[in-house]
This record gives sequence, C-alpha cells and structure tokens, in this order.
Amino acid sequence: MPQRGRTTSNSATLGDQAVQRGVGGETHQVAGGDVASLTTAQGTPVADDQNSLRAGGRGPTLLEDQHFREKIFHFDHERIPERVVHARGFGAHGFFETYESLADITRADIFQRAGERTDAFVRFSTVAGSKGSADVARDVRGFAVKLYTREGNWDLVGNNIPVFFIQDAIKFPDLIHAAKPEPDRGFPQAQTAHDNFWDFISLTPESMNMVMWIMSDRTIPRSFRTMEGFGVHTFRLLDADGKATFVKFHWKPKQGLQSVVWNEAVKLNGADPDFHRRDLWDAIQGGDYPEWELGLQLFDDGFAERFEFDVLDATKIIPEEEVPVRIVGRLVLDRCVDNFFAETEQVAFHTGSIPPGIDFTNDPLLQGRNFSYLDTQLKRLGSVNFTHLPINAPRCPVHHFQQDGHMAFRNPTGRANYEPNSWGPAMGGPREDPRRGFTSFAEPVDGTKSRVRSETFADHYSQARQFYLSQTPVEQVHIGKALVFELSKVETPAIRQRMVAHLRNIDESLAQTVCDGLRLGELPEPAEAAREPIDLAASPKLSIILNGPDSFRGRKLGILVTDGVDAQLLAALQGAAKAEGAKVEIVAPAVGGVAADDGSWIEARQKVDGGPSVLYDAVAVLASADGGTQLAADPAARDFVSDAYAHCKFIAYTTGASPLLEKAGISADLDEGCIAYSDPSGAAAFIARCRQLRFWSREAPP
Ligand code: HDE
Repeated sequence: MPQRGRTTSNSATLGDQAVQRGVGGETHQVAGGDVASLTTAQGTPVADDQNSLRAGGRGPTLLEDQHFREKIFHFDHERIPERVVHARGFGAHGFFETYESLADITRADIFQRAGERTDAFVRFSTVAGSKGSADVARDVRGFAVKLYTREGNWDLVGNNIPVFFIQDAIKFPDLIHAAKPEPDRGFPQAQTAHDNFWDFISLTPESMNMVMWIMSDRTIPRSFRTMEGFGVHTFRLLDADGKATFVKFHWKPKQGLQSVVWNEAVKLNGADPDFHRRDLWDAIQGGDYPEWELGLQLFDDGFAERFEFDVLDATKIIPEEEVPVRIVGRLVLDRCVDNFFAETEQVAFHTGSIPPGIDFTNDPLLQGRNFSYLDTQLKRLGSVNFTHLPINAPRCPVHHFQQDGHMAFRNPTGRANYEPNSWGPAMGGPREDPRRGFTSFAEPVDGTKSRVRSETFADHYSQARQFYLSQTPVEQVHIGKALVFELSKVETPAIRQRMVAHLRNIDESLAQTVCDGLRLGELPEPAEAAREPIDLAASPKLSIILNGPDSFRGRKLGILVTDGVDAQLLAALQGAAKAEGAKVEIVAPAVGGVAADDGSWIEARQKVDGGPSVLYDAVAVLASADGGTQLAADPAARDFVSDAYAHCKFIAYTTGASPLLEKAGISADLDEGCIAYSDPSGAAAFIARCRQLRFWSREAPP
C-alpha cells in the first residue's frame, strides 16, 4: 500500500520530475518520529495548515495567504471530465504471457516468444452510468486492455459482449443519448429501462442481436472476474511478409462464467454499490489473482466469403463451433492501482493504438472508433501529451519530433526537431525504420463515394434467434423477464408494441411471453424484416450456465452465526471453504461478534443488516436454539435466508435455524439446495454442492 509522503510507483516512473506527495525533502520531528515537512506545491514549507491568515482572530481573511489560495485553487480543479461513456470503471495491473510463438501468423512482437511476459493494465467499466453510479447496473461491461509491448502500446478496447448495437459509428451519439438519462429530466441514471432507450432500439432493427445479449444475464455479471471479454470487431494479423489472417479476439475467464439474478442485482446496488470493484480489489489484495486466457478465432478470405454474415458487421458473432477459439496466452491481474485517479481515471485507451503485426479491417464501427478516441483523450486529459502520463506511457523507447504542448514531461534534447536533417546519426535524432516499422495490410481499395449500408449487413434477426435458442431454459426465462421488466418501465404503449413486433421475428414463444407479461392483449404483427431470418445451429458456448466453473474457488460463503454457535461446525465449514479456495465472511447480529458454545469468541465482518445474502454466493445459518429464535424476530435475518432462497443459492442450516426458516416462509419448501448441517463431516459435501453455484431447479421454468 502506498503511504502518503512516499512516491507512488506510478509517479516514480517519471523519475526526477515526479511530484512526491508531501515530500519536501526536509523532515522534522513529531511525537513518534520524523515526518516530511508539509509544503506548498512550490515547495515552500508550511507552518500552519489549520488556520487561514486573518487580520485579527475574528477579522477578514487576507488575500496574501498564498498557501490557502493555492490549496483551494487546486481543490477547485480536482475533477476532470468523466468519460462520456464508460465513466464508471475500475482498473488493475498485471501481465500477459504468451504460450507459444505465433510468428507464422503475425509479426506482432508480443506473440513471438513462448513464455514472455508483457506488462498490462485493464480497466473494466459500465457504459451508461456516470462515475458515481452503482456497479451492478444492467449494462454492457467495458473490458479495455492496454498491453505495453516492446513495439508500442496495444489497446484492445473491448466489451464483455461480442456484438454491438449498431453497424455504423455515425449512430453512436444517438445510441448513447438514448441510453443515458433523458435530457429534460436528467434521469434515469445507469438504466436502459426507460422510453428513450427502447424508442431508439425499437426503431433500430440492427440492434436486435445485441438486445438478446443485454437482456440476458451477461449484463449483470457476478464479478469482473467471471466475465468474458471480446475485441468485437474483426481485425487482421500480419506476418513478416505482409500476409494477412482475419482474427477475432476473446478473453476467457479461468474463473468460469457467472452472473447474478436480476432481483439480486437490484438489491446488491443498495447493499454495496461498489460490489464489483470491491470484489476485484479483495481478490487481488488477497493473492487470488484473476486470469483470462486470450483466444483467437483465425480465418481467411475463403471463410469470410462462405460465412452467412459479413465479418465486417459488428452486430454478428462467428460461432465458436464454426471457427474454434485457439488459446494463445494468459492475462493475469496481480496488482491493484496505487492511486485511482493517476491510473484508472487517467488511463487513455485508443483503438488506433496497435503495434506492427496487427491491423484493422473496414468494419465501419471500428473505423469510426479509430477516429474518436484521440479526440476524447484531448477533451478529458486536456493535452496532446497524455501519452506522457505514466499509465499511458509506452514502456519501450519513444523517439519522435513531436514537441511542446501542455504538460510536456518528456522533452527531447539536442538540436534536431525535424527530419530530414543533415546532423548525422549522433545529432540528427531518430529516423524511420522500414524493417521494423508499422505497415498496413496492402488492401486494394476502390469504390464509389456514397452513404450506403452493404446488403451483406441486412440480416438483423437470425443471430438474435440463435443466441436465444442457445440458452438453457432458465436463461431463456431470465431474458423474457428482463424484457418484461424493462418494457414495463416504458411509459409509451406504442414502444412496447414495437419491441414485441421485433421479438416475433426472433422467437414466437419469447414474443408471446413478453406480450403476456406486459398484458398487451393481442400479439402485434411481426416487424418487417429487411431479410427473412434463417435458422442457425445452436451454439452452447453462448450460455453462461453451460460455461460455469467446476469449483467454488474464488467465491464467497456468508455464514450467519449467533451466540452459542457450534464451534466445531463453524470451524469445519471454514476449513472446507478454505480448502476449496473460497472466502468466508462471518455475519452476526452485531459486528462485535458472538460467543461460541465452547466459550471462544467469533468476530464478525458484517452486522446482519449490512451483510445481506446478496453479497454471497452461498450461505450457511449456524444458529443455536436461542439464536434461531432471536434471528426469527429480525427482518434483516429473515431477508438473509428468503433472498438466498429466492436467488437459488445453496443454503446450509443447523436445527437451531428452524424458527428463522419457518418465519422466512421457506421451511415448507426446503429442497435439495437447502442442506441440513449438523455434523462437521458434512462440511465438505456442502461446499462440493456449492460448486454448481446455484440450485437452478428451484426456479424451474413453468
Ligand atoms: Fe467506445 N468509446 N466507442 N466502444 N469504449 C469510449 O473513449 C466510441 C465501442 C469501449 O476504460 C470513449 O476514453 C465510438 C465499441 C470501452 O477507458 C469514446 C464508438 C466497444 C471504453 C468512445 C464506440 C467500445 C470506451 C469514451 C462507435 C466495444 C472505455 C471515453 C463506434 C468493442 C475505455 C474514452 C476505458 C470508451 C467512442 C463503440 C468499448 C468516446 C465513437 C463497439 C471499453 O472515445
């Protein structure tokens, strides 16, 4: 952990020019030892930081108080513009490790040597909410990776969903305006459940595949650690001879996929608006470093020609069953930031930052993004020199003739600031390098200047149907419920109607479910389709439940205890969770803890109403007979078990907990997901059950 008064590792890379917080060079003695002398930003030691300079004890403040003036001036300018999208984010450092050389496919330096590690920084985010919004909003998650390669930074600025809403970047401002708070009232915050969003979507058939994804549990991930990441667009890899291979990038979480359920998400946002960032912080600080494997879908022109859809259309996936994902490396996040602002807030991603060996395609969304990100960095960070900030600075040599501008930290020395020049190798500065330098794929380009959408982008429903049909029945029910929830918040009946008309082209039974859920009465006529949808084979890789983990590792068990708790039962459960690599949090009627039956004292991490079961992947109620009766009288304890039950969690309980289960209304419905726990030998079996994460049959589809 950084300490005030010491350089953060981030600022340390600035070398001599580092601003060292509170370090004035000089120290002085206070009780307990030497401390650095507080100074102004100009380095002047400060004698009194408690009182502004006044003319007399009750007199006016004097303008000449430069310390006061500077302190308030700086404070007044602390905020920089938040990102126009992806404002709420959380970042961490780590590394990428290449498994094998891919020299036969790409000359990208990062993929040349097996076992080599490259520094990485990842920022996860939500899209629509502002910086202070809640983590578990229903939203797409940004998954932006900066790889500090030896031949320049590579920013793979992706999402946790492999498709996007729109096909052409020119629609991006409209999409985002529609999703963000409505302009007259300034709400709702971090929600798509409002008229403007669904108005735009229902008038934009190309968004239908994305609609299926965002209404699925993909938009309410359990953790950043349990989501996939996708580069979304088709890119190119180029080998040393300039030969190109198409590629789509995937990040596969080693933790397995996992999401929460909607009712849980709603409650989580109240219980812990920082749920996702806290989870990542805790995991990394606890040494449980999350990992993703990088997968490539590689294909050639022949496949691109054969494939049913245009590989330049970012509203489409290429099913893994058609082009398998080749795993080529891993990304490990092993270090939290030292300073949130310096790193997570100031990090500047740009899709245009790609090293030699990687190239773009003509995906019109990608082309638009390449234009946009530099602009946004200038607006947000205020200078063309944002690459001088330590978090953005390449970790390879940088030589060029760009100069000056606001906040220039890296300033070239010597006389030459242009080329060609005749100052010779020693004095003349850098020169272009035809061998190592970046080259674009030599793609012939010819066309009539026009504003047209290619016919090959016209199918808007087939992959939406494929996504829906690839889900398990439980997941299909969740999609239906999410649509009913969101459209029920829409006040204009015609918009609800228009959406159901689209759903009829995706799946008739889904359309009927949503129609019934909204009590629309008659099903509307199907929306007119630019191209008739076709039936595609289901792709099991699209389901979260089918791609979950086979372990409870990295998950969290909440144990609700009372005075008189059986110490042996508790210890056995804690031991079994630890053996699995899971975390345990003790919840009690008071945070001070409880007295166990053997006289030992058990400290709690949460008081029960601050530690609701939504914070945990599974729960146990270890109550003594008296304790169970007391818990039964506490509404927060009743919610603890009834929510855990409603969210299909595994529940272990002692006999003493019976009054609580009774009062919470679940004792008559106890199922195989509720496990009586009266003997320490049952602990391992309970944790083994938790590996399934949820007891889904509890919410069996009707
Ligand atoms: Fe972005 N996007 N985007 N985007 N995007 C930004 O850049 C933009 C798109 C994504 O953690 C902005 O620095 C346009 C797709 C992520 O800092 C901005 C279009 C995908 C992040 C911008 C898109 C993304 C951003 C706002 C239309 C998934 C957060 C602040 C074609 C593949 C990065 C910023 C971070 C951020 C523009 C569409 C991912 C304004 C014009 C598709 C993960 O430049």
